[in-house]
Parts: sequence; structure tokens; C-alpha cells
Amino acid sequence: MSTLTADHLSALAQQGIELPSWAFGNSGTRFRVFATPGTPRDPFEKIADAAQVNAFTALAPSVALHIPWDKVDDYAALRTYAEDLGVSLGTINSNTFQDEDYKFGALTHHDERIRRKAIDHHLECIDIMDATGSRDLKIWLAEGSNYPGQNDMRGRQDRLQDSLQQIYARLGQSQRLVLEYKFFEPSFYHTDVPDWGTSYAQVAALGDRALVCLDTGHHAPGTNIEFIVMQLLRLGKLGSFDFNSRFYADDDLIVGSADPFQLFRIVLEVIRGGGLNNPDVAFMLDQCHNIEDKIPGQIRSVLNVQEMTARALLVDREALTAAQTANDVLAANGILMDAFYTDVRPQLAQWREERGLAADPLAAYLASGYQQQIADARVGGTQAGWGA
Ligand code: PSV
Ligand code: MN
Repeated sequence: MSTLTADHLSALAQQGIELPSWAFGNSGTRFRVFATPGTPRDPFEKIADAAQVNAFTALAPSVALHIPWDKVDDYAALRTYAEDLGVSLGTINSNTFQDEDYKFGALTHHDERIRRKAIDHHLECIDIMDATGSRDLKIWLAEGSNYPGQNDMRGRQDRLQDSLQQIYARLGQSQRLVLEYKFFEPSFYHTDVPDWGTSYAQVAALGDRALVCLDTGHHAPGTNIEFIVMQLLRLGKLGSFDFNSRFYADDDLIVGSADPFQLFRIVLEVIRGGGLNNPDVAFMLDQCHNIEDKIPGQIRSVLNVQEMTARALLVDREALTAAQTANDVLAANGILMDAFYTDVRPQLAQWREERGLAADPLAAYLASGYQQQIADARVGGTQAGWGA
């Protein structure tokens, strides 16, 4: 099977990938943050840029916000602004990693004043969700320790559960909590939510509307991420993806750029587990564009996800099952590789044209003049950045 069928194309037409507002701000490493002309200066301008990605690809109908980076006085106005541009406001990300008080922990802190402050921040995020119409509260915790003996890891785990229970209790019936894990950084000895198992244990104790968020960059090198995807889907606990790609650590590079085959394998398990176009499994990006232009970087990203989804859809399931059942190792592997090596780009280009989109969204965006327009218009003020 090497041609996308009508069923495949209609599955692709339903695909929606949420963009992170912070991808449109300046970002960098601890060595340097390079500024780019036209970088947004406030959340409204970030939304406007995100809407461009959707306009050229029809793949990115929502934008995630990060609080306090995207704090505004009037969330209803931000929501209307987004909707007028054809996108909605999506996941609200909390942030307990940039405040002096949180140096030694937030939701796990032994100091009740600080833990209360961190819980209250999440309650404020839920108030924002009420105003933006967002479904998901995403929590990633920069908590842990650097030295053996520094902390009582067990006590921190218990306090984390208590904090999460208080946050979960405030969620509305149609709202969810997703807990993201990451194996290290900023802590280097222990991290309070380092792996999917810990995240699973914490959210399972909360209830049905608490799920795991899997950030593809948050695993040790060599980890079989698609196995984790399979297991979380099997357990009904995969709430969302933060897609990006990495060579070394949490590189936050364009999804599918470092290892397209890994992205293919992940999406294959998503399809196998019923997670594709399933509203219970959110596809999001969590990326930073340090040296490339941000809007083209996001366009390339969503196209990469679409392309690997198309290739994964091409896997001949019947033939694969037959080969697996016959223990025909090489045939089974060959079926996967045939799909992976199929160039779906001409068919996707044609499909786009049929929907009134440009065959090559990246080229169309570059020719549109938008990049120059924002570079000219957005002078003065302070450019938004990762962390601001
Ligand atoms: C942490 O590394 C993380 O993956 C979390 O999702 C944060 O919200 C995001 O990156 C910030 O860039
Ligand atoms: Mn993430």
C-alpha cells in the first residue's frame, strides 16, 4: 500500500496540532538569546503569528498559553481576538520555575507558605481556563534536588499528591489536569516527576480527569518512547503530547527533524492505540526556535507531524498482523519500512490544493510578505521571550 486512501485523507483532515505561544517569542540557550525582527511583544501578537501557521496549513487550530508569560488583563478579549483569527485558546501551562520562592520546590515544598503559593498559582490558572474556554491545565514541575541527602524524596512525593488533589478539586467537570514528566533538569540528582510511571501514579490517585503529558524530549537517550505511548494509551492515561525533537537533552528542536523515524514510530502507536484524532489525546508542540524564524519553524513542525502521520497511516495493518503472527520477523519489519520510506509529499500537496491551500505552505508563507510586515510594524516595545 503506497497511496493514501480517502479514509487516510479524511483522518488527516481532522488532525489538529496545538501551538505553544512561547515558540513565537525569542529564545536561546544560557549562552545567548538572539533577537529576531518582528518578534511579538505581547500575547496578542503571538496569537496573530500562530494564526498564520493555521492559515497556511489548516493544521494548527489552537494555541497553548503559559502563565505568567501570557498574562493579560482581559482573557475574554484575547479569546475573541484569537477566534476572530480562526484559532482557539488551548492548554494553560502553569509556571513554578521562575520565582525565587521556588528555589527548593513548589508543589513539593516543605514550607507550607510556599506550597500554598504554588497551589494558588494553579487555582489562578484554572480561573484563566474558565475565561479562555481551555480544557487542559498542564503542569510541569522543575522540582528535585542536586545532592544525595539534600531532600526527603518520600515526603516530597506525599506533599505533591496533596497539592495535586487540591488543584484537581478545583477543576470544572469538562476540565482536565495533565502532569508532564522529565527525567532531569533543572535538578540533576533527583526529580520529583522524572518518568511516566511517577506521573501515572500521581494522576491515577486523583481521578479520571487527570492524565499524563508525554514530552518527547524528556527521556534518556535511547528510551523506547513509542512503548510508553502504547502503555499510556492502553491504560487510558495519555492526555497529551509535547512534541519536539532532540539530539542530546531537552533540545526543543523542530519535531521530526532529529529523528523522523522515531516520530513515525510514535504516531504508529498512537494510531494502534486509538489516539489519533481522539479528543482525549492532545497533540501539542513544545519547541523553541533559537536561530530560525519562528513562524516558518512552526509551519515546518506541523507539516512534519502531518507527514509522519500520513506515512504511519500507510502501514498495511493486515499484512503486518499476518507477518507478526507467522513470526516472520523481516517481513513485519519490511512492512513498516515500506510505509516509512513512502514519499507522501506529492499527495499531501495535492490534498492541500483541493482544500484551497497552497501546495507548499512554507513557500506560500515566505511569499506572503507577513514576515516583512511584522518586522516593519513591530518596532519599539519589548520583544517577548521564553520566560517573559
Ligand atoms: C519543560 O522543559 C517544558 O517541557 C515544559 O513543558 C515547560 O512548560 C516548557 O518546557 C517551557 O518551555
Ligand atoms: Mn514540555
